[in-house]
Amino acid sequence: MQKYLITSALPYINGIKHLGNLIGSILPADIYARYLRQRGEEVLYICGTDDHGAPAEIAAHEANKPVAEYCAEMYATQKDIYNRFNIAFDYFGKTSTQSNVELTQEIFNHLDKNGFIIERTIEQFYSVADQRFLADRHITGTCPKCGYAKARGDQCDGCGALLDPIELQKPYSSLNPQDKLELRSTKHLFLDLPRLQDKVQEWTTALDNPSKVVAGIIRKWLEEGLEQRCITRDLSWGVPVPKPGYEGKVFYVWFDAPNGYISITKDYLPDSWQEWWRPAEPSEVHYTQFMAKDNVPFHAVMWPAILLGTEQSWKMVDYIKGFNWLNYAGGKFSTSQKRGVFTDVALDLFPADYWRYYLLANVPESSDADFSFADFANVINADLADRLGNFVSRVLTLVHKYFAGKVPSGSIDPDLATKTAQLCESINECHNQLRYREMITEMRALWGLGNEYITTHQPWKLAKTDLAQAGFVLNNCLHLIRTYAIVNWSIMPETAETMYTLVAPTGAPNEVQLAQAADFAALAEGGTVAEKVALFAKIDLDQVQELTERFGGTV
Ligand code: B3M
Ligand code: ZN
Repeated sequence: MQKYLITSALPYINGIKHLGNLIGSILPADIYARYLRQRGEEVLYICGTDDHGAPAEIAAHEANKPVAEYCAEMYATQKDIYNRFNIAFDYFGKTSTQSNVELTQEIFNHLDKNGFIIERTIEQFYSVADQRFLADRHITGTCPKCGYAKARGDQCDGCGALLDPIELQKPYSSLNPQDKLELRSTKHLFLDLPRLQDKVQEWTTALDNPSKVVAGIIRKWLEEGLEQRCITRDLSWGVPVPKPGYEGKVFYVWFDAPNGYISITKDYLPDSWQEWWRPAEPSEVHYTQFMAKDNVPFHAVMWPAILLGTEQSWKMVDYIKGFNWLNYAGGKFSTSQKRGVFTDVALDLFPADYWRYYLLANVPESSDADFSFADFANVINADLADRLGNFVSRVLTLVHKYFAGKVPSGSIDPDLATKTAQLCESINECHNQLRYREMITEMRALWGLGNEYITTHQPWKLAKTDLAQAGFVLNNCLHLIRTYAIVNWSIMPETAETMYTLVAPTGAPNEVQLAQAADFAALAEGGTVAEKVALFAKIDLDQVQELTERFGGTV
């Protein structure tokens, strides 16, 4: 049986992530993992913090803590937040581990032995005051490609181009902008990407990737031609470079971070990690990666080049799901400028399921999307409170009023059953193909079906003239609640579990796969049905106003 390996981009350790980070990788990966587990598949969902590099050093410096201590604390904080969002990782590890050091050094040694590592002397910015070479991240300046004034030395946030700090116009030290910078010579190691281009080209041709976001990025990179890329840095925090003459240097964070997917699996499954990363046949494992678009070049070109260059048989990614940006009130969410809503604060405001649903409904899938509290309230009120919650509470109230809270006898309404099965099948297909916007449309239609059914048949009127017929309608409605719980589970697990137990005395929503969710004979007649509960609370205009002002957005 084929197994499913899932990874979502490893969040940087340098702070609490915002909602855009969550919907741009971890949340959809979790929904996919849940969906597959519900389908009965063997799944491994791996993630963890990306601990190395200058961003970690800078954040630790600002927090006035030794970097290892800062990372340990922030790891616990991030892990707890994902836990509260009900992200069901199989394992959430980190890259600052002995196993990642060993693996990264081993990968490097293979690349070196195979002739893909080049030594070059380069000119690098040196801080006279600090008496040290500055890593790319420590340099800010104007992007030579798009003119963005705050481009980082390694990558431009304006246009996404990967940069070399000496290409920047008007460069200055981000640690201390007044510092005098000098260009001095120093030795570094480069990955010989031009010599790996053919291997990458051949591999990408076989990659099953219809997503426009990802395919476009890969094509652009390969057409422009790969350039030699520096993989060492003058930092103390990172994976040491195992080569004489490079004492005091570490690998560039992007050289060790993706290896983290493998080393984190090793930490979790010391005896069986090879089944996932070194399967006898690549087809034994189907590997899907989730990430935001700025991470695509590293996953679709750079890391494959590294793995292919080792000339060992690593499991390569089969499908890359890339996301656009979720914007905040017309601008960017920004960790450094603390702009937007952050994951810890979000959980203090509303339950995890509200966020999980809203973010998915507003996923930046084929284009960027915008977050606002007004839109959030609209979606929660219209979809969850009015469409879904209201149906459930109406049905439960009527069953208590006319049938003493017991499942009335009834048979399957063939028309309703067929329509429900069709929508479940279509939602199943959307999960399978990672098409989220469409999935939400189908879920709304599925919930709409119940409302339409109850409005058309009016069981409260029927109860007065034909109680058996009212029972028939409500029996079908109770089955729909069960279906909703099963279909909602991967997206809103807590609500789904509550919803399921309202109508079914045994079992759980995740024990039934979507293909079997439309079963209108699942509930025993006479079974007890719970009293109505308020599944969702509406968000009013005052609250929208208050939150908008508090978080500095616009309505
Ligand atoms: N930490 C960037 C990010 O969080 C980076 C991803 C690493 S994936 C191996 O967007
Ligand atoms: Zn730029």
